[in-house]
Amino acid sequence: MKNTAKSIMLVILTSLLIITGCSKIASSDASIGNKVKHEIVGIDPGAGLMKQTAQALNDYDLKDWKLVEGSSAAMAAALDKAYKDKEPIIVTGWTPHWMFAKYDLKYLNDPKGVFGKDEQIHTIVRNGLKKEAPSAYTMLDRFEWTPEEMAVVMSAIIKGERPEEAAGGWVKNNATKVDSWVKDLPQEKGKKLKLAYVAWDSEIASTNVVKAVLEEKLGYKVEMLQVEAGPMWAGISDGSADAMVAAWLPTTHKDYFDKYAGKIEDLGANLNGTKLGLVVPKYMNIDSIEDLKTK
Ligand code: PBE
Repeated sequence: MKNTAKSIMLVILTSLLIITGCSKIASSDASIGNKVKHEIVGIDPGAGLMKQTAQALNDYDLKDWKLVEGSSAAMAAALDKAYKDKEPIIVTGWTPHWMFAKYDLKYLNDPKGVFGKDEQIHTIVRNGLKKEAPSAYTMLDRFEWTPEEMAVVMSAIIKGERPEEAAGGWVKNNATKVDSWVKDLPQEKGKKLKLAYVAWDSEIASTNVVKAVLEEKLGYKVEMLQVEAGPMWAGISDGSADAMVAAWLPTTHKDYFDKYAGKIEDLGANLNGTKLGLVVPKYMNIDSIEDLKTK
């Protein structure tokens, strides 16, 4: 009898030990890194955000992490799927973007400041545009709007409107603002103009709005050239495109800006109040990029 009691005790003790041991293993297996396979879902390789994220992996000593290249659209699709399944996911994100209205998300704190401070989106034109297309130049120079205004166009697109439709609708509904961009400018008769852009949601919205204004209000015939970030900057500098409204400065596109200094003209900010960084759903128990190492 005594012995049986002893062996029962032993069995209980051993099982307790095994259970504790297992739960230890389980909890380290369930680190955020393991849950997301140490992957950060990135966008197109030319984006400044990708360079900054690579820098962050280095500066926060996240050696076993990978930044996966893709596109703005693929990142959004991955986020949508994970969010629906309440699965953990880490993406490279930026504001203005419709995803913050559609999902409950948060930026991971960046105590080392790798992703920089608030910056602006600038309008950049080719040298010589002022002389050759002065009305377009002036309109582009005046073009300026807010993140809230951009959000209206972005959310119309995400709800299924074609970008041209969404932009056209916004132009119609914001006559006072649009008129201030084209006030006293002459009508052109189908003069051609090329706008370069990258298929980032924010820039799809802005470029389509500028195209709609130049065409509907000033009579230009605008071609939109969808390219990668590098060719977008190169295209303005060699004159194969006339303008773009997609330059994130002074930090995110600093390399491109420095490379083409003197070969392009910076017309200043068209939007204030941007942000970039690593973005996760709010249901994830993590707050800082530093947590990726420890949690
Ligand atoms: N982005 C975010 C641009 C600017 C910031 C994707 C729109 C980029 O990363 O280059």
